[in-house]
Amino acid sequence: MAQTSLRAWRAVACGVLALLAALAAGHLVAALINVGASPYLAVGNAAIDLTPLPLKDFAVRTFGTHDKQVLLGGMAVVLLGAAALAGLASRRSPWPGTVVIALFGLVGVAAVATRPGLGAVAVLAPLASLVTGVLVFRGLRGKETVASRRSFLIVLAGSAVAGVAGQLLASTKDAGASRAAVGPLVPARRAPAIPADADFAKLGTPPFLTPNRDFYRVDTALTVPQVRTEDWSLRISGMVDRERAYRYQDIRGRPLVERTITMTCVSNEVGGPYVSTANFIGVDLADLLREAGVRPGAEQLFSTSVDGWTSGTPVADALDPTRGAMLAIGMNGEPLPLEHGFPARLVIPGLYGYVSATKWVTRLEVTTWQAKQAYWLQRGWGEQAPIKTQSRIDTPKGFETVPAGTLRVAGVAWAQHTGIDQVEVRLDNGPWQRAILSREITVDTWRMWWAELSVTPGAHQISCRAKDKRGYVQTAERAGTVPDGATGWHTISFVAK
Ligand SMILES: Nc1nc2c(c(=O)[nH]1)N[C@H]1C(S)=C(S)[C@@H](COP(=O)(O)O)O[C@H]1N2
Ligand SMILES: [Mo]
Repeated sequence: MAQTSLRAWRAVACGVLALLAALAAGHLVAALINVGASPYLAVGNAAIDLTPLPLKDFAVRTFGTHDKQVLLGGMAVVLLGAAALAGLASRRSPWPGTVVIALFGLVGVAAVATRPGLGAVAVLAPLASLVTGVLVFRGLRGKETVASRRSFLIVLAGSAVAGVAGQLLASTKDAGASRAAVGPLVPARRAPAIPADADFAKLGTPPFLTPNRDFYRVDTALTVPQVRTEDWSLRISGMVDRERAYRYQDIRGRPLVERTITMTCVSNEVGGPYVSTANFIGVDLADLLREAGVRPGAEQLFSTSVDGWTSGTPVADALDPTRGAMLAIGMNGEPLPLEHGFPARLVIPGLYGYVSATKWVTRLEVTTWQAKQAYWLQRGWGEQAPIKTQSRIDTPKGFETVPAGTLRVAGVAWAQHTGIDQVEVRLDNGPWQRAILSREITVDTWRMWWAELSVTPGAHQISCRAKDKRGYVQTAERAGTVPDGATGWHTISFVAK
């Protein structure tokens, strides 16, 4: 029998090229339908949704906002490795490689088919990948033939062209132009200007208002959803007297309010960076809900993003006039940045982001806790998640070396919707000493603090703790972020010389 046995590099090339061709074809078809249907991204998104909680928490902690690049890079390595092995497995017969490539294609189909918000046509993209992958592999590695170097190059060039074309096509659906066309958002009621004594930036605290580019970002989206204002709508349904739907201009045309709000992520560890403050511009969420007419018995406001992510907020908090829950369209004087939810998101003071701050929001359903479980609730996080009173030392940094003598310590504290009453600092195991607080802007925003300590040469520790306006003093007891936010004192070690 005239069985061909391939040289190793040729076998590898057959597998890898079939993979590249498959991904490029899928990407091109996805660009025509919905970029989210690109098999590579859909598999990545599915991986994020299926990742067990401790691993996800680890990824956010270790890689921070780069967690997504790490995931995509890791997937690329695994896929290339598997494609090379698929090729090698087919040195004697084309079948093993064909089966592996077809299985990969099926994984892509499954990932897209089960992805919320993509629709049925979206499976055409992974199907294109599957068919292309199998055909190209069989074209390169036939039963008794192996393709020439020339056909390797043709496949490589074809994949590059398809991939780039897909990318170009996808970028024409980019929401950047739509955002640029929004123009200035002028609130009818501006948030009061932030006075100079609201932060101690000169002493080492962050600025009171976080510039948009520095505002922390946490979400499950592998690629930033691209939603143009003309395509956006918000539907309010469920336990309401009348369903309502709003277009972007309906929201934009209303009198806009502006509120200064400090947002915090439940994944923020003690001393962590996931807390930021901005002037949000938008409308009162309670007004929209009242127009729909919330029925008695409603408990949960279940919000859905265009990317399928969901969040559950107590209806009482969304309606509470003292809380000031918003449907926001602007942030620090600009339309929302794409990564922060353009064209519209929810912002609800005092609640961790995962139960309140849906970005790219498109649906609000008034319901009960029994009826629906939001994304993170299904994954082990708490149903109710008010932000816990916390404080953080920003200066000095942990493990810094400082001159002995008088040491200035500075940081931030927050207890949204309650307000910070005092912050204390302690050197080693000495007595607690009161810090000087910056001016309070509202109870929904952070406050900065500073204090002076006298330090002798040697190794030391400083801790801080806040007391809020309900009289609660931050507990020393350390709790992790799961299920409803970390507790404990922020302590840093440093050396004085
Ligand atoms: N669509 C969508 N909205 C989302 C999330 C998400 O994963 N997807 N994450 C939430 C979480 S956990 C937080 S803390 C805030 C963070 O908002 P930011 O990225 O603008 O800081 O957004 C919330 N809204
Ligand atoms: Mo979060």
